[in-house]
Amino acid sequence: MSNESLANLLKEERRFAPPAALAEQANVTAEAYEQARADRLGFWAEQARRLSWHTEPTQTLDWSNPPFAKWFADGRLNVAYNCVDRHVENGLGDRVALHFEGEPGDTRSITYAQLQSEVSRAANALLELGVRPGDRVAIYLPMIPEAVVSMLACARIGAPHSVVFGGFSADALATRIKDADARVVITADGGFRRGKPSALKPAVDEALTRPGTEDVRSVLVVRRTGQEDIAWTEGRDLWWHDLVDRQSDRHVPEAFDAEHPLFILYTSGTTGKPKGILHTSGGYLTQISYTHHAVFDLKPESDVFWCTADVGWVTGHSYIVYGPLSNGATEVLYEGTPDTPHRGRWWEIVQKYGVTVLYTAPTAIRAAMKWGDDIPAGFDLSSLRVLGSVGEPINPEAWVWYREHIGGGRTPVVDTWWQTETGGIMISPLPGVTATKPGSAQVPIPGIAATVVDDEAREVPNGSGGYLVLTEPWPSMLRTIWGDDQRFLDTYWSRFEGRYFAGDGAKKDDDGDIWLLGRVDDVMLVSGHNISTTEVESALVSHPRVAEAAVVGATDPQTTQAICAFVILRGDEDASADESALVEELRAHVAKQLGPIAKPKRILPVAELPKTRSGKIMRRLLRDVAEQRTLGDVTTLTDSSVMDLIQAKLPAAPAED
Ligand code: 6R9
Repeated sequence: MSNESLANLLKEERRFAPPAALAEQANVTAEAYEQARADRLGFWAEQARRLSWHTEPTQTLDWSNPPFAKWFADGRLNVAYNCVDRHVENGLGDRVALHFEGEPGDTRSITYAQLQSEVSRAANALLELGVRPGDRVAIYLPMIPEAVVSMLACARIGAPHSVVFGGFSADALATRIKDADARVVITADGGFRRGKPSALKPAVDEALTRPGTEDVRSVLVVRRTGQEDIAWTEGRDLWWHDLVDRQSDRHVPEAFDAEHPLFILYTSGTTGKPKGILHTSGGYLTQISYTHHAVFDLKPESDVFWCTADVGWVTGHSYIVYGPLSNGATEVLYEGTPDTPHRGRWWEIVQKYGVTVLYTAPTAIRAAMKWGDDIPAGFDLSSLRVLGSVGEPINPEAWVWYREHIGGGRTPVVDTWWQTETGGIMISPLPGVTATKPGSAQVPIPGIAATVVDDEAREVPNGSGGYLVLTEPWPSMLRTIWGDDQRFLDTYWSRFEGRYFAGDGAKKDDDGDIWLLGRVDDVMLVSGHNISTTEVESALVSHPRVAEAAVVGATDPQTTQAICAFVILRGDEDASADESALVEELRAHVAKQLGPIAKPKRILPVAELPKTRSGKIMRRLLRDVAEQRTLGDVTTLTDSSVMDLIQAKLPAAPAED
């Protein structure tokens, strides 16, 4: 897309300086960038001292066999000790670690001392089941405290966990159990979702009938919903309350090598079998702890942190479990959906616990915008002081709304770019340093090196676009794809020699700030021009009647691809009355914002968009619809009926010019 179009998007660009009070007391100042620039490895070695090591590392990075990195290789530590015990030893046993809010309204507040007992019991239970260091444990749970406890119990005994998102099917679960060769599965009878119990155990039973899952010896089941008709396999299935509760609450954590595997987390990718992303211990925890401290300016004695992600995806691993707990934070854990039993549920939770730092996804922000300003306005959100966004590019419109209507016009918004593969935040403003720019993730954090390159791997000048690459190894980087080093090399390290290719398109603006433009697979080719789906979506959402938009390129005989947009309208507006007039208005609006080449060929108002539960729009499915093909794999979709609704709208007459 041309530079003018970006300039257009930025026309009304405003910058927001950090609030003076926050800047004065910020955990991290501009000096950190200088320090990291002068001595990158020294900078990370210093951050590693945030952790309590059993054996302090003397080495920082071993890059003798790239891209297989080792960080802090001669250091030894226990990750769970760092997230729990050391805080108790430091006299913080009575501090609340987790404020759990169940969807039906049940609550539990768990202190660090209680968490230590729970994690120790669960660790002893896993040992009784024969789990040894290096054995894999699959975790398939709702958002309940036992999910956090299970992950920490695994970390404590050196058994890598593989958390499988509770919304995934039996098939998806079976594939992941098999690939990791898990020995134990931890699950629940079910969880609460949209006001109803939703069963989990039947999916485990079904998954374990599939070939390749025979090595699962035990299934540990948490009673959450109390559903009665639960199938039981004697000798394999055990209730959590029978096994865990009778264990000793003492367990002495053992030290493991910094490069000991901590977890495998599967990312679906666009094609083929899911990739088991492998993360290890010392480097991962160093970067997660540092980024949580720096990017959210977290003050453990006074902040109440809330990351709304599910523990089943990487944001939950890094910024519900390992970041906040390694820093001794108090945080909220919420089981359910934002609109149960009413659309103000999240804001009610912010008010109830006095949440100070909120970390969520653009999709949730856009849903709140659509539901209307008056809903958050009905709650006291004055405790909030930093807001974060992750998961997708955030359009400037939503960014500004978030700051105004949730942050009361006072809070910095940090747009954080990273991936399952990077383990932790890589590109983001720092709330006490950066003058923020709506829609841009802006700059690599201290100690991280990223840039934008063209097809020939040349760094692009300011004002141009290309591919996002990471140019130096980082502590929380993936170490490989589980069981498939070759795929690790091919996927990430072969496109640009010596550089990590993230798969995202990006652009540097005139100030050198980075704008993420979506997955490269999503970039459209229209009459010889590369057009980013994100930019067209952003232009659509800047129209007052559009709440959310998803844009795809559909094969077109004249123009190679034609831009096809699916839009959700704001509020409860009924489009049917003036649909064709509105569609014309929107097409003209995009043409005006971005230029005639970016004018969508067709625009379809829809009620919902297909999304993964981590909030990412599944453009692949929309492309199938736009090209009138049979739908591809829908197993990772939140709600597959959405696709039926969208397909029911077709065929609609395409616009002519
Ligand atoms: C953390 C997470 C990674 C992909 C990534 C990119 C998109 C994430 C973003 C963003 C623009 C941001 N993404 N954060 N795009 N701005 N702030 O989401 O991990 O599920 O592995 O997804 O998400 O496309 O490559 P994961």
